[in-house]
Amino acid sequence: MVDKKQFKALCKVLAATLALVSSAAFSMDLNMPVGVTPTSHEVYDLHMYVFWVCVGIGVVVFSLMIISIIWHRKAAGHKAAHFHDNTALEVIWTIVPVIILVALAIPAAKVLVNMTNTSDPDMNVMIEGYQWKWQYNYLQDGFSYFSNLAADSNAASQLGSKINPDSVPHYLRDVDHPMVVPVGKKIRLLITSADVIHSWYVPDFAVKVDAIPGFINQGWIEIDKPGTYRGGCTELCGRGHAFMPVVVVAESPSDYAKWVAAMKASNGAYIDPATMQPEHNGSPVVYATPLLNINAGNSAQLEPAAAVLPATASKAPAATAKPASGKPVAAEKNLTMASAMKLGKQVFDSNCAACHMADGKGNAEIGAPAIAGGPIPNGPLAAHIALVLHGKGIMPAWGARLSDMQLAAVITFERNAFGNHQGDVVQPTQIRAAR
Ligand code: HEC
Ligand SMILES: [Cu+2]
Repeated sequence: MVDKKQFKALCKVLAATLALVSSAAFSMDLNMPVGVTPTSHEVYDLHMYVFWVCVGIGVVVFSLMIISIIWHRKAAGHKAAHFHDNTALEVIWTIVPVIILVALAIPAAKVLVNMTNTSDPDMNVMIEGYQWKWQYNYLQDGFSYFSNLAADSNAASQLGSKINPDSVPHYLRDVDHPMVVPVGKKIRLLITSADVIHSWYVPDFAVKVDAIPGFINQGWIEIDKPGTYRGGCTELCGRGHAFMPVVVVAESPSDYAKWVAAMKASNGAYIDPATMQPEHNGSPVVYATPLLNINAGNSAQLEPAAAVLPATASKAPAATAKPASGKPVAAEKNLTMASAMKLGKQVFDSNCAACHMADGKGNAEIGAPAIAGGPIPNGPLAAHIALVLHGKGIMPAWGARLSDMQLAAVITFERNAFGNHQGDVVQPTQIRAAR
């Protein structure tokens, strides 16, 4: 028999356990993140509400069980009641759960409706999943770029790299070119895929939207705090699934406007928003990957990207070539060896190095041949262009993914880097002709 003293001791143990569990849940980040968007706040509040309803039900059920087991045992002389068809009891145990379920369903439905309400956005960003990277298309501003796994994570993740992943900051959670957005603006996300099903997920936004080829799914965010938010692909999409993180940098609207202006003026290069903060003296650092225009392959759209090239390129005579469409091309620039090699290295590092490796030695593991001394980069130009445009086996077809300018540059780069010395400079017009 449990006496009063024992009962008190039991209560103390229970209280201590509860306190421990709840403090662990709330202080050790075991609970879900509160997040930084209206959706994430609503989801968090709903989660806590449902949690406390469950706690209430748990307390009632377990109290009854404990009381019955301890004080109403058969061994303590108690006899079970024998009755049938207690209408009052049956009505109560039907109505009470119904009330609880309705009380859960109404707020849950509200959150779902708000979550999918993408109307009246201040801006739109189209997000496209690729094996294995993300592409961010700033529809209103007419630029877009790829966001690849950061180079240090990529290097450490290679088989036998001997780099300790713990030494890499944000290992597998960092990218070369984060998505940049303003805080306090409703941003509609249009999410799709270029190949297999991916899923774009940032826990702090409470946004997880499947990226499905041929469909455009929607989500929205309105971030309330500047910061860097990390997530990743959450739909198993193949070998590189774990290697396509999502990083979003949220900035004040004025900083964001500066970044957009810098991106537009950079004519194709990525501007790292971190380098535009005052401590960098306002001199934007131009980063690796050149931008891919939204209509990849639509050469008329792509020509302005030519201005990305350094001053040497702009000295070259502005060609007045006309694309097949007959539309005049605004000042198309020819590539010089120097400008092609510079742009080509950027394109290579962010698109090709994942398989062919940064040193051009290839990766036998996945059957990607060496570019250094390879037969195609050191053979006839037409075959080289055709292979890069159309792909082969697991070598992707780059024709739809890179612009004429980027393809001309990367092919020139492959023919003249890593010890290759073909000496030819491929021009965007040659790529266009070969498409
Ligand atoms: C997903 C991995 C992958 C990526 C990314 C990739 N390649 Fe490849 N590449 C391959 C594979 C595999 C082959 C061998 C194809 C075959 O012959 O079956 C190849 C072959 C080549 C060859 C022929 C080499 C030779 O001499 O045989 C060239 C040139 C080439 N790729 C250029 C590129 C360029 C340019 C890019 C970036 C724009 C790129 N590759 C990105 C996997 C890749
Ligand atoms: Cu994916």
